[in-house]
Amino acid sequence: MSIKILEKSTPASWLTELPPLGMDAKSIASDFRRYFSHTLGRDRHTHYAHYMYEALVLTLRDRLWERWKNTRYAYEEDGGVRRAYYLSMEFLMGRALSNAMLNLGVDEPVHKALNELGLSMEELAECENDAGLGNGGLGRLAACFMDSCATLRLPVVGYGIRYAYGMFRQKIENGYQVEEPDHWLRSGNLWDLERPEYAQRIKFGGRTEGYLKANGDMGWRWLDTYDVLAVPYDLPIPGYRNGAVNTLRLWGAKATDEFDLEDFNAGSYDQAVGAKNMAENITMVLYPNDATENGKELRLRQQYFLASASLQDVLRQWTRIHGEDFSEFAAKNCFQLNDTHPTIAVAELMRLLMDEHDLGWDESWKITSNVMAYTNHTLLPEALERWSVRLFRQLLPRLLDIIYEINARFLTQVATHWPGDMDRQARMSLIEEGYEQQVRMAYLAIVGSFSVNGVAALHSDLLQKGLFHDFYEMWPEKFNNKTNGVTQRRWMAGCNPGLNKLVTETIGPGWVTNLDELRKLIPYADDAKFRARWRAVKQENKVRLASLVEADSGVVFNTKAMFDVQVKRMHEYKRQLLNILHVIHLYDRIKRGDAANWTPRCVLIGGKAAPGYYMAKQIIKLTNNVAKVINNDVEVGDKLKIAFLPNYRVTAMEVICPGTDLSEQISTAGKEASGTGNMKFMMNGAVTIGTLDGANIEIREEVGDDSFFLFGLTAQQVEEQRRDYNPVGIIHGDSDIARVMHLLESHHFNQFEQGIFDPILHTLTSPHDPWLTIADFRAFIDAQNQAALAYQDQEKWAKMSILNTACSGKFSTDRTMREYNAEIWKLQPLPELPLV
Ligand code: 26Q
Repeated sequence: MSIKILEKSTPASWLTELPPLGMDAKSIASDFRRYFSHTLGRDRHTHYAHYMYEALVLTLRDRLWERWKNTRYAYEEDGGVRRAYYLSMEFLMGRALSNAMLNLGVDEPVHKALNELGLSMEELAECENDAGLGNGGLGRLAACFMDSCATLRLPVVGYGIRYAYGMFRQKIENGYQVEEPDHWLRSGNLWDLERPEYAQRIKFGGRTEGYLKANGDMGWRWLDTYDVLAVPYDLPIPGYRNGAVNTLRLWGAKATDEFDLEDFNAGSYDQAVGAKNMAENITMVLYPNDATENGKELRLRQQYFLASASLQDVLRQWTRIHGEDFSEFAAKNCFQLNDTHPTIAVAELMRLLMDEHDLGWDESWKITSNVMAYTNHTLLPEALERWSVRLFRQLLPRLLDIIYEINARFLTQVATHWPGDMDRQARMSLIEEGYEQQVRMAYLAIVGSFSVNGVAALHSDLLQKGLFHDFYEMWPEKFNNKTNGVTQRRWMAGCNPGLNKLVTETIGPGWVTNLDELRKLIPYADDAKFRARWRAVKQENKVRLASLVEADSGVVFNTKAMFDVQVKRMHEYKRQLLNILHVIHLYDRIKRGDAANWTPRCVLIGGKAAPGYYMAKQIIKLTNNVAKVINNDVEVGDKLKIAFLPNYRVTAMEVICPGTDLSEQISTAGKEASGTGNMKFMMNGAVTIGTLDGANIEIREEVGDDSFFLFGLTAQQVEEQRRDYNPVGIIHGDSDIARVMHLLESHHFNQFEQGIFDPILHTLTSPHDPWLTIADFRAFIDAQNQAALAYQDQEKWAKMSILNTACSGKFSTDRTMREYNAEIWKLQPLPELPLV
C-alpha cells in the first residue's frame, strides 16, 4: 500500500448526519449477513469461522465508528478541550471483540443474533489473535488505562507503536522455552483505521549546523538526515455504555519515496530495497525484555520514532487551530510518559518548538517542563535506561545537543541549591561519566517533568528515599504516588460471566462503573446460601481452567483440589523458584509418608522468559522437570499436580484468574513495583499468599489480615539481611529445607541431564543471592500450610474469597485514572454524548 497525497474536499452534511445504526439483534443479524455475503463475498460453501468472525467485527465496527466521530467532535468544541496523551512503547490490548460487545452494550443482542444463525460466539471469538503489543505489567496497565479513560469520558489519546510482530509465542520443547515469531497481523486487522493523511516525517542521523537568525539569535539546522514516515493506525477504545470512543493511535514505519528513487535511479535496486527495509524495520518487532535495558540501536530508533511522531501530530493539530501562538499550549496539553521509554520526548519537544516553531530556549523549556509527567515502574537498577552518548550523537545529533544544554542549565541549579557539593553534581548529572559516557534517561525524565510518580505506595516511598532521593530533596513537590489498578470490565464483567451474573443479581450492576460498590457483598460472606452459589461459580471456572491446562500442557487437574497459581513474566525477583521449592517440599512430604490430613493441590506456573535471560529459562526447565517426576508418580496421585502453562498471555489470564483459589505474589520485598495480576486474582475471589511488596501491601490493608496469607521479610529487613546472609546455615538448620536441597543436589529431577540445574543451586546457596530465596523459605512453607488447612474448611474459604472480591474496589483503574486526572492531568470529562 502506498501513501497517496489525498485531494482535500469538504465532506457534505449527508456524511455527518447519518441515521444511527440499530443495536438490536435484528439489525445486527442483518448487517452480519450482508457483510458475510456481500462485503466478504462468502457463500454457503464457506465453513471457516474466520469469515464469520470478520463479518461480526465489521458489524460492530460501524457502531464504534459513529460513536467515535461524535466523541471527536465533542473534543473539538470551543477550540479544543484540554487533553492528555499517554505515550507508551507498549499497549498489551489482547482481544478486542468481546470487550467491544460488552462496552457497546450489545453482548445480548449479538448472542441472540448468532444463536438464531446457528453460530457459536466462543468459536468466533477464538479466531482473533491477541494484540500482544507489550511485555507484561506495564503494557497491560496502559491498556486498562485506555479503557477507564474512555469510560470516564476523559479526553486522553494513547500513542504507541504498531509492531508487525508482538510478544513472541512460547512453545515448550523438552522442557525448554522455544520462541516463535508472533505475526499477529497475518490475516489483517479489521479493528484499526489507517490514516495516511496524517503521516509524519521522522529524521535520523545527519549533522547539525548553526546559523544566525534574523533577530540576531543563534538557530540550529539538522541536515543530511535520512527520513522515515510514521503512518498512524487508529484503534477505537469504547467506553462502557456511555457513547464515548477514544483513540489509540499506533505508528507504523514506512519508507519515504526518496528512499526508493535515489538509489533506484542510480541503478542499484538492491540498495533501494535495503534502505526501504531499514526504514520499515523500525516498527517490525517488540523488544521482549521486560526488566533489563539492552542498549540496542534499533530500540532507540523506536523510542524516538514514537516520541517524534506523536509530538508532531499534537503540534500539527495545535497549529491548525492556533497558528504559531503557543501561549496556551501548556494549559491545553499534557504528556504522560510510561516509564523512561518515550522520554526522548522531552528533548524532542524542545527541538520542535525551537527549530520548527522558532521559540526561544526559555519559552520552550517553560512549555516542555509544564506538559511532561513521568511514571516510574521499577526500582531494579538493571532496568534503568541509559543510552551511550556515542550512539546518540550518531543517531540523533540535534537531540544530544539539546540534552547537553538541559544538563548544563540543570547543573547550575544544583550548584545553587547545594553550593560546593561537587559529589551531588556528579551524582545528579544527566550524563554519567565513565569508560563510555551515558545519558541517564530517568534523570532526563525527572528534570523535564512537573510530576514524577511510582505505581504503589511502597514503591513511591522507596523512590523518594532511595533511587531518586537527590531529586526528591530538590523538588519534593514533583513526587507523588498513583497506585495501579485493572479494569473490572475486562477482568471481572467480561472474563467471569458467572461471577458477573451472581454479583449483579445480588447488589445490582453499579459495580461495573463504580467498583467500590462491591463492598455491598461483605454481609453476604456470612450468608450460607450465597456462599453455596459463590462456590458453584468458582467450581465452574475451575473446570474451564482445567480444560485449558489439559489442552495446553497435557496435565490433568482434579477440580476438587486447591488451584494454586503463579502467572507472570519469569524473573528471579518474582521468585517462581521459591514456589517450585515449595512444590518439591510437598512432594517430599508425600514420599516420606507425612501426608495425613492432606489438602490436594494443583500448582500452575506460567510466564515468558526474555530470550536472553538464561536463569529465567532454566527455571522454566526446572518447573517442567519437576512436573514430569511428580505427575507420573503413582504414590503422589491426586494429592499434588504441577503444570507449566505455555504461552501465557492476556487471553489465557481471562480463563486463569476466574478459576484460581490461591494467588502467588511472592517477590522479594522491595522489588515488585506494584503488580497488577495480584489485583485481577483478588477481584475474581482468589486469596493471596504474598510478601509485603508492591500493591500486595494495599491489597492486604483492604481485605484485612485474616483473608491474606502473609509471609517473608519486609523491604527493610531484606536490606538488613543482605549484609549478613548465610543460606547454607539456614539449610543445615532446617530439615525440610535440607531435604529439598538434597533432592535437587542428587539430580532427582535431572537424572539424565546431569548438571543442568547447578547454576540454580549455586545462586540459592550463595551469600550474595540478591533474591534471598532461602531466607523466606521456612516462612513460605508455614504460610502455605496455613492456606492448605484453611482450604479444608470450604465454608471459611468461601468467606475469604467473597471478602477478597468485596474489598477489591480500590484496584479499579477507574480510581487510578481519577487520581491521575485530579492531581496531574486536570482534564474536564466530556458531558453526556448521544448514542449511548
Ligand atoms: C527497556 C529497554 C529496552 C528494552 C526493553 C525495555 C523494557 C520494556 C518493558 C523495560 C521494562 C519493561 C516493563 C516493565 C514492567 O512491566 N514493569 C511492571 O510494571 C507494572 C505496571 O506498573 C508493575 O505492576 C510491575 O510491578 C512492574 O514490574
